[in-house]
This record gives sequence, structure tokens and C-alpha cells, in this order.
Amino acid sequence: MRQRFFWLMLVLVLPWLVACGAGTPTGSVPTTDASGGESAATDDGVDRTRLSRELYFYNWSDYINPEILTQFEEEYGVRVIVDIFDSNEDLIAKIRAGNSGYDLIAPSDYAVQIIALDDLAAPLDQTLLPNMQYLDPGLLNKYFDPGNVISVPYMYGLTGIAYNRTFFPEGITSWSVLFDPAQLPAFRGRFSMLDDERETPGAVLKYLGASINTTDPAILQQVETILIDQKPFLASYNSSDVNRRLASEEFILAHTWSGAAMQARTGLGDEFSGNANIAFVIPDEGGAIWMDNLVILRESPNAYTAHVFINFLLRPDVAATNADYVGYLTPNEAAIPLLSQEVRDLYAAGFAPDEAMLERLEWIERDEDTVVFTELWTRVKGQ
Ligand code: SPD
Repeated sequence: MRQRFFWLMLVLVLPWLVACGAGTPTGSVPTTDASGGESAATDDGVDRTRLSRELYFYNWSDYINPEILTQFEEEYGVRVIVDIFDSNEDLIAKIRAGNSGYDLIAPSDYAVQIIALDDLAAPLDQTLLPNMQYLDPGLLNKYFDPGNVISVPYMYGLTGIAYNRTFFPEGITSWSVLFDPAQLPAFRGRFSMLDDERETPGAVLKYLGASINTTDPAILQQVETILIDQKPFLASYNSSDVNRRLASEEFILAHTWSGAAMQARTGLGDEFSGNANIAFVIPDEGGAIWMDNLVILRESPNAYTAHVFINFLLRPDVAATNADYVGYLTPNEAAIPLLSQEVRDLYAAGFAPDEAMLERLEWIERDEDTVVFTELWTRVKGQ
């Protein structure tokens, strides 16, 4: 009889014990979570009993310093697994399908608008993100997420032209170097354009003196013709390893992001060495400014851990170590004095905007008409 009672209790209690223990690496399970009352938070405010063992981060390539992932694992016991994408459209397609397995993603500005409309993001609990205080207020509350309800700035940057000064000793001042049919034969097979349905038509729009967001059919017809005429001279559409190809001088010219150009110039950790001849310019006709943001997916079972990771990334020392490595611009004001002198000197040499450059930059936006860029890009790529 006593034995039967023991087995009955085991059958009833075991599933409950297993459920309580799931996803907690060690220690006791809190009776309530941070939105409730009692918690097991330590001095840093983090309740380690609520952390998952792993966090899945879907990020752009070459966009996080591996050392800070090691540091996060050492401090919190959470392993961050990073997978990569190279365009907002690939990211959106993946998460729209559902069950992506990712907790955290890094969409750009206009992609945050799309993700919000599709209701794919979890609302942020800003009480878990006290380090947001270090962010530049001018980069918060932007048009794509008023109030930062679902997104936190990660890095921002510019889109322009990277080039090798050995081959362009006079420098470059115009997008015509990439789009004027008379100039292209000299660089046949030695240059790339971003593989990006908004950025690449956007560069042509700037060349034509139009807004990067225009959907005027007559102007977009010109854009399409220019891109199709450029294709025979192009090495590739490349958003993934243009940094390496510029550094090795396989490419001498590229439509690319400021941080990719910076990586080509300085090298990237143990990945590859830099090339001191690489420069970056926003042409006189203008270019793009953008910001990538941290967003927790609504489907994430590890939202608490994702908040802890975001707050860690916002620590000024961590943000500086990260920005020094990736070469993009940190929105973390308190991190800027902690950046290396080399990076700050390159910012001053055109890899970051000054007042005059800012006036030539435009943000990419989404509205109900911008689907025409998907159609244009499909036609260009299909040619
Ligand atoms: N290699 C990291 C690249 C990050 C670029 N994100 C910017 C997208 C702008 N549309």
C-alpha cells in the first residue's frame, strides 16, 4: 500500500517538477517573474534563475565581436548562437514563415516598420533595459518605432562608395563612377553593388537627384534601365563579403556600408587583414543613413534572457568593444569616449558623418507603395 502511494505521488508530481525546471540552468526556480513580485534577482538586477541556457540571435554578417559573446556566456552562463542574413527581405521572409527558432533579430529601420505591421515582435519591457539611458536621444523614438515599443538601436551607418585610393588617386565625388556607361568599362569585373532591393535602386535614385523613397514610375523606369545596363560590368551583387574582397583588392570599388568599408580598411579581428588604401565616400548627390535595431520575436520563449542580453550590449564598455570591432557607428553616447583612437580617427576621415554630410543623407522608409521596389529588383536580378 505504501509503495503504491509512493508511485502515485511520483506520477503526479514528476511532470510538475520537470516543467518548473525547464530552461533554467541551475538554482531555484522563481515563484513569480519580474512582472510579478518576488524574484531571485542579484545585485545587477538579473534573476539568473530565469535565464535560458541558449539564446538564438539572427544577425547581419560580421556584425558582432565574438569576444563579447564569450564575456556574456562567462557572466551569465548563456550561450548566444548567431546565424546570419544579408538583407532585410531575407530576414522578414524567414520570420514571417513562423517557428524560426530565433529569439532576437536585427532589422533595419524600415524593416522594423514591416515587422510591427505584421505583429511579429514582442513588446519590450524597458524596466529590464536600464542601460537604454546611455543611448543618444536623437536616435531614439524614430519614425519606424515611436516610443521604442519593440526596438532598441544596435548600430547605425551610412551607404556610399568604398574605393581603393591606389586606383582612384583623385578620390571619388559622384555616383557616376558606378552608373555612367562611359566610365564602367575601366572597372569591368572589379566592383560590386549591394544585393539589396532598397539600397541599390536607392543609390541610382540619389544619382538621378531623386528621393531614395520615390515610387514615381517614370523615375523608377530610369533606375531599372541604369541597373540593367550596369550588369555586364559588375563583378557581383554582394552584401556579405565585400569587406574581404576590397581588402584583398579583388574589388577596387564597391557600393557598400560604412562599416564594411571600415573593416576592409582596418581588418576584422582574426578573420582577415585590412588594406590601408581603402577609403569611403558619400558622393555629392547624397547617400543613405540607416540604423539596425534589436527586436525580440513574439514567438521567442526566452524573452527575459533576450532583454538581459540587450541590456548587456548597451553597457558602454561592451558597446565600445563591439563598435571597435565591427566599425559601424554606435548609438551609445557613453561608449564613444571609450572607442579606440584608430576608429575615432577613421570616423573623422569620412567613415562617420559630419554636419555637411548629414544633410546629404536620407533614411529609407516603408509605405504601401514601396512594394514596387521588390518588383523592380526581381526584374533587375532576373535579367
Ligand atoms: N555586415 C553588417 C551589415 C549591416 C548593414 N545593415 C544595414 C542595412 C541598411 N539598409
